[in-house]
Amino acid sequence: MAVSTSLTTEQIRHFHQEGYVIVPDVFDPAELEPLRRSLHAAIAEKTKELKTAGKLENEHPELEFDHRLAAIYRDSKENGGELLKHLEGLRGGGFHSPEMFDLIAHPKLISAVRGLLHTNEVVASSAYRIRPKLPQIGRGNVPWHQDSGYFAEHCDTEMIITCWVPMVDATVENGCMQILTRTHRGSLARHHTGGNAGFLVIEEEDLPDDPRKAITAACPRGGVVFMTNRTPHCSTPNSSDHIRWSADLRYQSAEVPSNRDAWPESMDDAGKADDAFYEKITVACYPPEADFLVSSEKHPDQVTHYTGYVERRETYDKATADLRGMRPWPSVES
Ligand SMILES: O=C(O)CCC(=O)C(=O)O
Repeated sequence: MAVSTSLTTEQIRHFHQEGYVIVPDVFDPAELEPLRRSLHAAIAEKTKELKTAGKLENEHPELEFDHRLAAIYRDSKENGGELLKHLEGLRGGGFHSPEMFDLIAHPKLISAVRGLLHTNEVVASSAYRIRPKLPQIGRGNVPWHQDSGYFAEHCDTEMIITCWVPMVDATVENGCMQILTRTHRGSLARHHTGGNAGFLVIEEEDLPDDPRKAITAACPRGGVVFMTNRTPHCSTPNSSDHIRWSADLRYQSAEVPSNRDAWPESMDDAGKADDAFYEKITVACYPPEADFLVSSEKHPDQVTHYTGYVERRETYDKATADLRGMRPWPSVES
């Protein structure tokens, strides 16, 4: 079956050879505006809540999307931290809105992903993250890792694509990513738990190459950095005066193990589902968060739309609240 993609043969070759490709013009930057606005609205709503609860004095309504959260954090780490948690949200992919779903299922993004996966049958994951990296604050600095370090071991040799979508121009100054190229075909490096801000980390001696050889993955707004799940990457401090907003999204072929067909037959009030559900989700590369079909020529009727996506995310969020890390990495202290 012919795969329809917007990428050139050279871009696809580069991705598979180098472990990444930066495509600077996947979107018209204006196409990211709805998501920026919906995130800004979420900040406004949450600050209002905090103000009503008497926790926050200044909502900084005069500040734009790229500055407001940083000013709230500067006033109070506690309020800023609460907002960051709300937007990053580790469970169920955190923040969601129709605009978020529109990005995940955006025809231009899916078209590129189809070319990299060589298939029209594409599954997206709820394990996506929104990252507002605040200026001069270390919390958003992500240490060296491969995304597979977070996934189940049986998927180490599968292809899962991360699409890193900056919502502002991502530069060295505001803390874009660094990538170690041509190292994604080797085995998974040893990771440790307990890196900066609780992230997994590959210690320097465990990296597959000298980190000084890493490339800087600067990317304009409208562009996307595509990486494999075994591409080592990290991100550096934001020394600019504005927030480096980005979203990272994950996709795989429908043939790669997923939990898209798993659904609880029953669930009690505490969110404990039936045993068959937990058995079924263990085949997935990241069992705790719901996968869903976003592109299909074979089964267009099974493609998930916004309401189905929200329902799947929320159900998984409840039923898998006790599931934690996929593998027993040692801790940095050990
Ligand atoms: O956005 C960042 O700073 C890091 C992103 C990342 O590590 C990822 O998408 O896996």
